Amino acid sequence: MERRKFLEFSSLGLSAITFSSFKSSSPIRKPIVISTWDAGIEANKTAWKILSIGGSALDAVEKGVMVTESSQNCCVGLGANPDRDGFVTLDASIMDHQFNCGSVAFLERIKHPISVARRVMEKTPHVMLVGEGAQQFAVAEGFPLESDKLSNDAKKAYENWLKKSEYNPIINIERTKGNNAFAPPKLETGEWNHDTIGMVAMDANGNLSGSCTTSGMGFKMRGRVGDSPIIGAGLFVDNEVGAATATGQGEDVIRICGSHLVVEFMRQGLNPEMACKKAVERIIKAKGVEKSKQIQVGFIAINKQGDYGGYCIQKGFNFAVCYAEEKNFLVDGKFIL
Ligand code: SD4
Repeated sequence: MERRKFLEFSSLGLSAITFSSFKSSSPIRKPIVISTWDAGIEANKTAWKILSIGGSALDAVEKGVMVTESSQNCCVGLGANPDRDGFVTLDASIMDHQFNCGSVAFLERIKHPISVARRVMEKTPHVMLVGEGAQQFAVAEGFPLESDKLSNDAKKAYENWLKKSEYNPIINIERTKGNNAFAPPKLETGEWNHDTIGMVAMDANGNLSGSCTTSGMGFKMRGRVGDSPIIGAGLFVDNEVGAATATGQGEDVIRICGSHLVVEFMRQGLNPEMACKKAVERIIKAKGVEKSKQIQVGFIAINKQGDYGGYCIQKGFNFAVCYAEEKNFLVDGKFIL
């Protein structure tokens, strides 16, 4: 209710009763954290530990995705597939509730790119550091320089890829386990991998933050950078409106400034799911239906009410939602094609 009207009611002695009856029927759902893909369940658990005791959304989204960066069962972090020259190169970004943001791209041999991104945000006057310079900064900040040896899974996948060495970078489209021509299977288990986690959260104070971290596309060209470290593409937070993050074919997310677009759609009044849908439609419109069938892009978003939603190009994308210890569950993303 507007302040002026509230004062009018107050002067009539009606403030307490009348004001509460004018309050929105759905209370704000907070804290809340959501993240891309099924690896998000584990990441959300750690984020929730922070949010549930009154911690900040910023700490939650950093510590949450660090779980995935450390995981051996996921293509995020140093265990991931390398580029076509055999090196793992990582991208990450983070953004808080005051438009502060930091990112790193083409970063090698550092286990937690998300934490380096946070240091870029907090300790430099810059937003983005890349490659050798990002690594130098990380080492100067005390991050250990890890070995450049590939994980066992990545080594096998790379050796397999080298047999043909076809340059046809492909994004994971987890359509149905076992019959996806596009995604490289994890060799030993036959399961599909996700090479990105994006996470957005609102803390008990109602502040929003987001993070996104990835190994990018397996067997990509050396130096290729996707959407994940690009503020506005892979991640965007506006504390007055909402927060969004993306996964999938980064080039197409960059083309439409995807996460920023989702937030702008929410600003226009769309709920998170519809805002994500409109952004996916924008990609399909730009790319055409046939070419869009060859790729996957998924967006997820939350707004200031704690509403959440996601949408993707085609079936197979899911995201993890958590707003209580016993409420941490996967949601299948609705799809267009
Ligand atoms: C990229 N968006 O580098 C990332 C990849 C991704 O699931 O999300 N994979 O383009």
